[in-house]
Amino acid sequence: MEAGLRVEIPGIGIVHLGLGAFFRAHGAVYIANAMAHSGGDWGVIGVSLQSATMRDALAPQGFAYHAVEQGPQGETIRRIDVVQDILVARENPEAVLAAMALPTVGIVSLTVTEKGYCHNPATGALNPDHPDILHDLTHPQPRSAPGYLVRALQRRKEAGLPPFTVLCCDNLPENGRVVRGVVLDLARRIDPALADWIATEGRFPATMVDRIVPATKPEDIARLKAQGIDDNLPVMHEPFSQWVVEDDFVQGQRPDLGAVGVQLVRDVTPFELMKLRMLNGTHSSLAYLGYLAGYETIADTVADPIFAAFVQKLWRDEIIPAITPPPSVDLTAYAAQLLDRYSNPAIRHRTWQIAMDGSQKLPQRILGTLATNLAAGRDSQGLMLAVAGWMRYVGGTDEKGQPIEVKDPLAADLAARAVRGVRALLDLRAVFPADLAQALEPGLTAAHGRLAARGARKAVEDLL
Ligand code: CS2
Repeated sequence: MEAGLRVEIPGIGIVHLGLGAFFRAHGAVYIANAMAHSGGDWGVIGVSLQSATMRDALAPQGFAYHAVEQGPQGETIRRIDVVQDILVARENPEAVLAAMALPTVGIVSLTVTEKGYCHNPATGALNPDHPDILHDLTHPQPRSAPGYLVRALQRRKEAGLPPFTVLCCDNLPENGRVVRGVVLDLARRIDPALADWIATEGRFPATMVDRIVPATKPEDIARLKAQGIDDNLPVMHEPFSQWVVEDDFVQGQRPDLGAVGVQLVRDVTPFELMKLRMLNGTHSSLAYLGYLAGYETIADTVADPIFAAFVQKLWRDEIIPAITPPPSVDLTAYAAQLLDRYSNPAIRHRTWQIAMDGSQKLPQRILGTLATNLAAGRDSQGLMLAVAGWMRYVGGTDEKGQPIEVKDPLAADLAARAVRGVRALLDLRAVFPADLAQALEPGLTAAHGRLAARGARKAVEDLL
């Protein structure tokens, strides 16, 4: 067996691809709770696809870490020890595939961010021209998350093992269906019989995940140290947490999630739409416009009464009317709770962090609502202004003339298009379908002009 994989450790039931702060503060906590409550061998092997940072930080502490709940009234600290090992895929792809092919592994969960699925954000389909996908088609040692899923499932099929359940925990609409589509498409290009086997035997439950987890800052580590807790990489999170999971696992095998507050449902779609459009949609709106207005965090942004009124207007007039609530959920109460969560001063969630990867986020967060509203003849001035804010942001210069560090897989293309203006950005088919682009153009051109002339804060105020 390859170095880096401790196969002898009993109790490995889950391999998690893309082990970052979010999963450590969300899924891992539920799994720890489920094992404490009902037992089960659901230890986790975490995988970092690229960087060795997480492994190097957590290995000296046996992969355990502290999850710090930050409420307005103070912190509660808890040690989480479900992670048994961390592998770095770029260093040792073989170890990762071997872990995913372990007979005890029943679930491969993922938080690889929107761009990690190598799909077209506007359509949800695999992008067959993605360089990592082109690589993975011809190399048994993959680079992409879909490549790892397909090659590991291939090994399991060859070994006569059942497939694992693929549990997508990223903020994508119908995330189970998207990852299933991407995996089947890639598998079919490699071996049609493999694709057929995955299609019949595999399971890809959809999930809605929610917890606000800002990136850990050096001062967080120092604050814990001052309290006698030595942790190279703790995670900070808000008190709120929600996980809605479609109860469809291979051979019914999963931790006892229902016992620890996970909502196991037949149809996650209404929960996903609510969360992506009400939370993530306004998060992105506040991130672009708040950043341009000079605010560092979401809490700082909504502490400005103009932005607080703006986000409430988005919910009331533009987003809530465009969605069907999940069973027995009151969307107005949900919106009020979101504003409380955003206002939590202990959570320093940077607008810059949320602004990242906008090309991958806009379709499911904002553009779907805009399309619904256009079809219904409903006004969407606020969300238009948010998209115009993104267009200004990816131009790479803030309102004081300072450079913005734009992080996005399409950053160079976006910057070039931003120079040419609104139309050039709307022509980006990976983000805007042709008919939507056409319908949005007049409104977006006007909003973009107002942002340039008035600045973000005044342009927001003008709308109220
Ligand atoms: C945020 C999300 O960074 C972002 O884009 O909108 O990470 C958000 O905090 C989570 O989805 C909350 O569940």
